[in-house]
Amino acid sequence: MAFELKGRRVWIAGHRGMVGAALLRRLQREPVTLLAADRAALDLRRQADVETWVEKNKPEAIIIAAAKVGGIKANDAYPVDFLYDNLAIQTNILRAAAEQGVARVMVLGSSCVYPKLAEQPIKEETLLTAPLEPTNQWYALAKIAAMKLAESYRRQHGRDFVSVVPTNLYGPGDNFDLEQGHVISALMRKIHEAKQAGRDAVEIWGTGNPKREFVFVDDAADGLVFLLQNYAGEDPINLAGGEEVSIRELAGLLAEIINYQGRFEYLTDRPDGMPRKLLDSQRISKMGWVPSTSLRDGLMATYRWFAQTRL
Ligand code: GFB
Repeated sequence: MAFELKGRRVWIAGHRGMVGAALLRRLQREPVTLLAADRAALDLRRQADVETWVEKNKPEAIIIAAAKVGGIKANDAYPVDFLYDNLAIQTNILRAAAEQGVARVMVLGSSCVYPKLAEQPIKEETLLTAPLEPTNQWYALAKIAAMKLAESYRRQHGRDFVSVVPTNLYGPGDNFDLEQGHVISALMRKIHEAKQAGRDAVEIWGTGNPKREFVFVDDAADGLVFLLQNYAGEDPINLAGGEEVSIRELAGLLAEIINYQGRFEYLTDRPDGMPRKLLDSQRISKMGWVPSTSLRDGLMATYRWFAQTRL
C-alpha cells in the first residue's frame, strides 16, 4: 500500500549530513512540509529532548539520516562514538516516534551490517548469519540494533517502521577529511592535492583489491523517497544497483577525472576492510527503482562540488 506524501510533515533527522542534505534537496520537490532541527537546538543523543521535540513538531514521517559516520580508519579509532552515539540517536527517535504515533519511520542501515564474508551479491536474508568485519563492527552493531528495533516495534506495536540498507554512498556534502572520510572523498582530495603540489605519488590504504559498490547520494535520496512511499515490509530492503569497482580501479578513474599523471603507492599494512560488498538489488529494482547516475558522472559532479566549495 502506497504511503501518500502529499501534505505530510516530514522530518529529516540529520539534514546537515551528506545523505540528509540530499534528502532535503529531493523532498523540496514534493508537496510536503519539511521539518529539520539543528544540532544546537536538538541533541539527538538526549532522549527527553528528542521526545519533547517530536511531541511539539508532530512529524508524520521521519527519515533517520542522522548518524556518526566515517571511513574505515575513523570506525576503528572511535568505537564508542560509533556504537553509543548511533544507538542513542536511533533508539531515541524510534521510541519518540512510537509514543507520538508517527505514521512512518525509515531507519537507514549500512552495507557493513552484513557478514564480512557474505555470499555476493548480498541478499537481505544474509543479515546476522555470520561474523561482522571487525573494523566496522561498532557501527554495524548500532545499525543492526536500530533495524531490529524498528522490526520489533512493527511486531509488538504494529508501527509502520521500515529499514533500508544503502550501499556505499558518495557525493556533494561528503566529509573530505583525510583521516575520517570514506575512500572516494579521501582519495579525491589526496589526488587533487598531489596534483596541485606536483607530487608524483599518492598513498592508498590497503592492497587496492577490495571491491566496493557506489551509489551517488542524490540517487540514494531519490531511492529513499521512493521507498518511503512504496515499501512497508518487515524485512530490510537494500538500496543498491550501483557500479562495483576495485579500489585500484577507483583510484585510476579519479586520476583520470582530476587529470593526475602520478603513481599510486599501496600501504599494505593498512586494513582492507570487507573484501567485497556488492548488495543484491533485485528487491528494489523489481519495484521499479534503479539509480540513474553513472560512477564517472557522479564522481565528476562530486569533484566539481569539491573544487567549488572546499578550495
Ligand atoms: O570507504 P572506506 O573507508 O570504508 O574504505 P569501507 C573502503 C576501502 O578503501 C578500504 C580503502 O579497503 C580502504 O582501505 N582505502 C584506500 C581508503 N585508501 C583510502 C583512504 O585514503 N581513505 C579511506 N577511507 N579508505 C565503511 C565502514 O567501510 O563503509 C562504515 O567503515 C560504513 O562503517 C561504510 O559501513 C559504508 O567501505 O571499508
